[in-house]
Amino acid sequence: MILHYVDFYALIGYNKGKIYRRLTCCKEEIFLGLTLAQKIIKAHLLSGDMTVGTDVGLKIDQTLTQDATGTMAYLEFEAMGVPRVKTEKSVAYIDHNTLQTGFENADDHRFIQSVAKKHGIYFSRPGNGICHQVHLERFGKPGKTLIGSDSHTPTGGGIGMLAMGAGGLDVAVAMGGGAYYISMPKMVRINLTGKLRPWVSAKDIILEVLKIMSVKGGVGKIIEYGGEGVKTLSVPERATITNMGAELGATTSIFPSDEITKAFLKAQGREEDWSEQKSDEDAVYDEVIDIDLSSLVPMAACPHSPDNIKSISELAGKTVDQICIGSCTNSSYRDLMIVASILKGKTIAENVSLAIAPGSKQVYNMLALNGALGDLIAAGARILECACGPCIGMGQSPNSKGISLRTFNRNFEGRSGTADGQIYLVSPETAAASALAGVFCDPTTLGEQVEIIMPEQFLINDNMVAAPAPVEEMDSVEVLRGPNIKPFPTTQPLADSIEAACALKVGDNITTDHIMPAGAKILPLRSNIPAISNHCFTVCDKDFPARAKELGKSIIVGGSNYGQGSSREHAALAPLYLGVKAVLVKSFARIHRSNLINAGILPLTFENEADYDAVSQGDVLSMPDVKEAVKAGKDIVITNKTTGKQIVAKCELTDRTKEIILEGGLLNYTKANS
Ligand code: MIC
Ligand code: SF4
Repeated sequence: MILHYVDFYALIGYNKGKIYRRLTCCKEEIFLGLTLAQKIIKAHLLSGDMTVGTDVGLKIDQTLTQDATGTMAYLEFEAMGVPRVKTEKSVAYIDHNTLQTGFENADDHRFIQSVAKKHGIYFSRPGNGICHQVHLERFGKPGKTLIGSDSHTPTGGGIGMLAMGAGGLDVAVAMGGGAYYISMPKMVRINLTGKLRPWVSAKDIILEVLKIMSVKGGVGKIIEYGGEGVKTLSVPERATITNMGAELGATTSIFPSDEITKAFLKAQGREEDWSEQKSDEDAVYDEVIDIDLSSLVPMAACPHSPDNIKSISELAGKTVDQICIGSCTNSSYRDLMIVASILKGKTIAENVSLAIAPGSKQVYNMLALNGALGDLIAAGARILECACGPCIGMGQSPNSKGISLRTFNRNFEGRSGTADGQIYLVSPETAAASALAGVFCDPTTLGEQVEIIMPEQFLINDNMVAAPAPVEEMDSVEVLRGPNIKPFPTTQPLADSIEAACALKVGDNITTDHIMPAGAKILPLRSNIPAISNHCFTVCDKDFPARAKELGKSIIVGGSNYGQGSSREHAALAPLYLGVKAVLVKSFARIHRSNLINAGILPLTFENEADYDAVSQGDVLSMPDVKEAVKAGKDIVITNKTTGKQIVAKCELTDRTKEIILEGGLLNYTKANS
């Protein structure tokens, strides 16, 4: 026995479309086995008692950053004054801002390279690949904790790591040896039985999970995969599933580390990094979902949400304009080999543009050596560098109203760089079959599937990972700063009272791509908050930045699942710079809420969701004595001065997050407490 629960405990399950509940005990103390995630949390627990919904502070073994969030994270790390990272391994990747149409991105790369060298961080050079793919191949270790300044860090769950996406400031704190705090999640078990049919892919498994749970169904939960079906999935397939668990809003997703994991790590020359990781036999989950793999069919997430699922057979015959294969979800050796096997000896349809970005130099190099790259090129693929590329709008934007099938994980409106682009998320199998057909094509119609055997030995060459300077040399490393790199914006302690206009009112499921759009034009401004803030919310309302600046201080009102998607703290820092003091919504996505708190912006939720209708854009909202209410943990009473109506808002903070808000953000709090 390991955990200790009192009160009653309910199991809620989903089986063949039906939800069932089962009471496991009543008003009695019972002792339960631990889930795998609970075991890793327990082994890394620095504070808290693992009661669901309360803060737990975790020791973090590894961190990763990428370049679009990395510059800010390292500026924050520098501001903390810690000379050398205190983690077991920290790696800085260059994979997002790789299109260099001006000096900005290249300057950021040099800054990150030099700051990494100085402070004990490994540096994965541009061209080495997408952070999550490379980290899985070369650095991840089962049973360890990893946080990354990128929401798809849960990819590491594919080898049994507790890997979570976080804001840059949280990663900076973890690099400095500080704890990473999460609200203790509920545990969901996804029980896999059976085996995928030929041409049905791991991508179809996660699309099925998204269909069942929706983009907000995972908030406050960790998703653990188990059951006999797990043994039929290779590590890259598992990683596709944990990667896209980010789209559920889950804290993370995790697979056990077993013999298959061991074989993968051995083939990476890292057998010694393997350890078995599994849940206890009698672990109890808050929710259980059963999926029979043999019942799945190829699917697509239709515009503009990853949970808008249809089967490919429903879409078959619809013309497509573009196919993009790659991203941290589906760019492994296994994925691209299956694509090459489909395209070999054929030519893509005349109406289709096919772009392929291998996930890592390892994958790219292996395809080059075994001839598969030649098959892709001969079929007409446009080979892109190993990077995020089209996934983040760094090139390859589709034509107007273009239908683009992508093996990626997000299809939010406008993210591709074409405002009316129609993005469908599909498996590599569906993408390749459709590239040949020029229309949506169900890959199960392709005939016999070629079996892709996982290599016994991957091509190992870490020559594009630069080691940090040895301790005795670190002081002499000069940090190179380009002119576009501006300091972290200053934050203020919480004011006694707030009176400000609602500068913007938005609806449900607002993504960070709405709040702080990305793409080739805006991403180079990631290290310059004053400049990037001019693009804040322009997807929803192009006048927002000017209006917010004119107002001086303001409040944003939104619906449910506000801030879903990426971990970019710019979606909090730009509003902060524009004077946003509070965000009042029906509910928040996890990472964005933390980023708001870290930036010192008050995260408020309507006590009564119907009050959403009681605020209009332009209304003046008054919160007298807000500081006292926050201190006392009381509800915040807001008077809408324009209508006279009173609204009650919740500000659910733990002792620690309360202090952070009162101090005016995590950086101030960390300085004050160190
Ligand atoms: C994304 O996929 O949205 C990104 C770009 O990788 C982001 C990080 C960022 O905005 O820099 C994420 O997933 O966190
Ligand atoms: Fe890069 Fe796309 Fe993955 Fe984000 S989701 S890390 S942009 S490949």
